[in-house]
Amino acid sequence: MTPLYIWRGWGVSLLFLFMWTGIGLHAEDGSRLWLRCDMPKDITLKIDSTMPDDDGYRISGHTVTARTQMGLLYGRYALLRGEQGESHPFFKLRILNHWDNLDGSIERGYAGQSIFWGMENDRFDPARLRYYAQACASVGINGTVLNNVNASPAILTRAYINKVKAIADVLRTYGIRVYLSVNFASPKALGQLPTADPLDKRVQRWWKRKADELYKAIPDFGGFLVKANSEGQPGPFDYGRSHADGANMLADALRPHGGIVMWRSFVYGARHKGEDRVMQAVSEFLPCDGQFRDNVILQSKNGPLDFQPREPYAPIFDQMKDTKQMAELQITQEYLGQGNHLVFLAPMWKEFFSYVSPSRLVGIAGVANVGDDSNWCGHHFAQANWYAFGRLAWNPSLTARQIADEWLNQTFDSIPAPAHDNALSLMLRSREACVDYMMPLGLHHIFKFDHHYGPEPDGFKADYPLEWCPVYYHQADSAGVGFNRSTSGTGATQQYREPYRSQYDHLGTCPERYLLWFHHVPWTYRTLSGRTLWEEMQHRYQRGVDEVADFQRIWQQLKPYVDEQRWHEVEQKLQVQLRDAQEWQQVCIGYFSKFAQRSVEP
Ligand code: GCW
Repeated sequence: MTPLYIWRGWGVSLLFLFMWTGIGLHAEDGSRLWLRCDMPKDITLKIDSTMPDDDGYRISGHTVTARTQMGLLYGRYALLRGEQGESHPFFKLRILNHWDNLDGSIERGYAGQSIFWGMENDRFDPARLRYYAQACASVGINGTVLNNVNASPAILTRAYINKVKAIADVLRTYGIRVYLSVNFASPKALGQLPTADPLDKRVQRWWKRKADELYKAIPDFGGFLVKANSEGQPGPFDYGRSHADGANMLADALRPHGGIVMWRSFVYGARHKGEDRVMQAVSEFLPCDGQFRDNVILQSKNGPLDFQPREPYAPIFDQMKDTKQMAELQITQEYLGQGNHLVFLAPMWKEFFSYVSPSRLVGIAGVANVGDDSNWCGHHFAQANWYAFGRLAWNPSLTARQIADEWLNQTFDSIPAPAHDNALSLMLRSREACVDYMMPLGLHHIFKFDHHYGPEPDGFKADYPLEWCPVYYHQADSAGVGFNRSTSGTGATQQYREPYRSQYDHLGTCPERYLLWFHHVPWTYRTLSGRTLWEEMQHRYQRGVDEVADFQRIWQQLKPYVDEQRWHEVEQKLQVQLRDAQEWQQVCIGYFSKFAQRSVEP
């Protein structure tokens, strides 16, 4: 069995300038991560105050030089993965968002319970927390939001602030700041004020005092993440105020302490009910552009809908010209096979960066996939997505291939080339395969209701908003399939900058991967392959299934090089993935054929 190690004892203290305290641990509880401890013994660490003012590092041979202690820590991890030369973090804010509830459950979590909340006597496992922090630090993640954006007001009570302090005390050692999601109505919900109106002086004072209390306990507290007037959460609209009024009130409370507000733009069904859902964020936020304080950052999902296997980028990144912005990516695979499917997400995030230049963003957030499962993320390969998020947050110009290669080298280090290349190819093809077997050609949101696992293209529930129903998104009928968002439809294409606005607006120039996202297309439409749309759809579903079958073959070949436990666990999951892919194919082709065949043979 491959020895698996966790590096222990990497405190950011002066001590480690002189001494190594690494101890290789057999991960008896299976708590395996990419971290290893085969660090060269003769490392020299140097502080150089003339280096750029960030946590970057320079590695030459076995010498790591940095301006800061954190730079030295990051540099040592980089040396461990074989880096040489100089490197600096691209984004200043590299933050995980945990959707962890205070009872220990995790919204959209597929790897067990929270590592922060809900344990007996509410005591977290300090060893596990340190491993988590080391894993984050090893890829440069420097912040973490500890609780769900659907936030319980209780997080701001004294008892929880004490718990947050205890967590912050562990994470600080590894350069990780803690942030909290807050419920906008907290002062009212906690029974301390009759209102949460952001323009009410009592409310403003309440938040200022709360910020003072937080910073007294946690001097390097990072700030707040807010989901307001979204999916039933309270917000400034409840008092006739704007997003800017709400965000600025919190920003003013945090400002004296250097804290920030990350205000989410994931909104629909509040102000602009009835409008095409993918347009609502721009409609709602554009009037506030330029009105936010400079310690407010608008945090938007990569796509305008909701973390689908493929979406065009969210046009809010084009539209908000005078507002600081950060992107929210989803590491946890809510819509990508959850804990069961092997889907490496770096190609998806790179695709996003090819449309939204990282230079437009001040930070990046990733919805975490970490839980208390022995393998941390539910699927051994899901760790690669946590890893990839951190690496891209540090350096968005890394390629998906480089990242997968690094991760494989550290995590499955006994796979020799060319078997290694097969594993690499499996990872790199996995996202496109998922798009193919779930929702090719721009189809979207045809998942089963609520839990979002499996297909339900006929999904319609009269009691729920139409934007929760698959039939709203695919609009299949005998004339064709797809959502007309061109100027002859909802006009969502007009929210994009050129050249995308024109490109997406016309059926003939719209990239096929977004075809049914932007157009209602006849079943007999000729695609680039020469096949009709209906034939092409069938072809792609089949291709997705075939890919998963090939992933299984590759994994069989890797058996001699992977320890039995991990090999077996991944193999089991691949079987589930294949069955699921076949189900997607059968259900979707079965359903769409009812319309397509009518159209082909009227
Ligand atoms: O993706 C949807 C999820 C919700 C989530 C929401 C959000 C935290 O289905 O579970 O709530 O988005 O991002 O706020």
